Amino acid sequence: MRKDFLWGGAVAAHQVEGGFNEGGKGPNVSDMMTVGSATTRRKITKTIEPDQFYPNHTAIDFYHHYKEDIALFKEMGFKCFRTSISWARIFPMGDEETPNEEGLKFYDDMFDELLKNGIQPVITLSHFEMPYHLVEKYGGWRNRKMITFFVRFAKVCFERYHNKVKYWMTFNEINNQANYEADVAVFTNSGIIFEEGEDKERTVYQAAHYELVASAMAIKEGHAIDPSMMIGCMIAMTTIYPYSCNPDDMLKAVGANHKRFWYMDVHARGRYPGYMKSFFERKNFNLDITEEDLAVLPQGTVDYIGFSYYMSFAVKGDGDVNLDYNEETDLCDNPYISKTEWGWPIDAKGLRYSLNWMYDRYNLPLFIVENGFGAVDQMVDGKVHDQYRIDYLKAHIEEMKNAVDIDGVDLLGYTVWGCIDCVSFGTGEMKKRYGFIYVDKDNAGQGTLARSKKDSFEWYKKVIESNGEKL
Ligand code: BGP
Repeated sequence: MRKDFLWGGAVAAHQVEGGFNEGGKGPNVSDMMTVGSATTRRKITKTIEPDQFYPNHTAIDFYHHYKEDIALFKEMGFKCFRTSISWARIFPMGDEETPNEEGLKFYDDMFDELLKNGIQPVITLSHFEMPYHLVEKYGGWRNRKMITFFVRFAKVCFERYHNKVKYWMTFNEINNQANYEADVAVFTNSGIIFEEGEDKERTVYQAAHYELVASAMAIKEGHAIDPSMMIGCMIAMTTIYPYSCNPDDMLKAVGANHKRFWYMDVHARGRYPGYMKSFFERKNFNLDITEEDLAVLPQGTVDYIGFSYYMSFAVKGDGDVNLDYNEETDLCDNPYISKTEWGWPIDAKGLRYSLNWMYDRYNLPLFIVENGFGAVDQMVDGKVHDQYRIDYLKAHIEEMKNAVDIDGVDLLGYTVWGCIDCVSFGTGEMKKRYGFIYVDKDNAGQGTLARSKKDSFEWYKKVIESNGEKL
């Protein structure tokens, strides 16, 4: 492993900060979601209902506890800490011209605290935190105007923090709306609430196009402000295996991976791949894609590929010559791997496979910005003994090292998701925990918020100290 390898942890502002209406912040999309569970989706409300519980409103109150939390990250030896800048702290409505100084100051202080402790911030610009006003007034990313609002926000952040932040990402898991039936992912990524009778599929592809243009424009602006900034994308890397070596399964997997990862092709190559152009034509989408849009894409390609890795999937062929893929219906169980309590397949070797796949395809540096194990932790005699989490992380780090040391992949760093317990994005629960640090707060929002170290805390500290040698 390289000497300057960026070991660390990751969270997102909305899942840790709380303080949802403090410091001049406006409500964002995640503030409008109630709690769900492994089997029920979170509910999206259009106004904040007083009788509903919104877990993100208070989260783990990182907004007021960040100094204490950063001290613990330092104790573990973190080299970097990934979080996001909550868009609605900077532009509470999203469409105003002047940013909110109090919001900017909060991130200045937090980044200073990190840097003082030898930890570099790694920042996502849009991690499910679009100002809700943009949903109400403009329909979110279905509207081209969003490009202007996002680029303005990105520019303000780059100008303000370029001396403090080197690594950036534009949109978190931009491809996690490929499954357009999963309203929560579409809503959080693009701020879209579907209208009766609308062609959902077309709407989602249109929104994705505007996001990709906005990302390219932001990267172009960022590089003009400070060329030393490394600005990447962030992809949910859930690689899709063919169920077998049956050529139909093989081809179906090609089609499925195209549909899931074409976003990465545009981010990295600055142009639409042939298979997407033909798909748009076949579907008669008539998307609003202008010559100017196509001209800007290659001017804002990414410097590296950031990605989350939790699981892999499998598909069986169905003889469809178009290789069309529907995430709701086409995936099948992989008999070789087990699943977590939340039904997430566990596949450490898939991480090595994915690293190779992306590096071969783009030849760009990679950054694992999320990987981790969500579980219900029990306190026994005042401590969480989370050997299951250590086992999961160890297996993934081993495969990551194989990809680097044997396969020659250029990897910048590894940040463990939810390094401190936080609100689950998928369910809004607190009981689905990922942290090395336990936070005393339950699903109903009750608890002292006290932080305590789990067994994995000491383990990860040794991993970092030994640069991945001692697992
Ligand atoms: C990714 C998101 C994160 C995060 C993580 C774990 O999809 O980028 O925000 O929460 O997954 O998911 P969950 O919280 O649903 O377990």
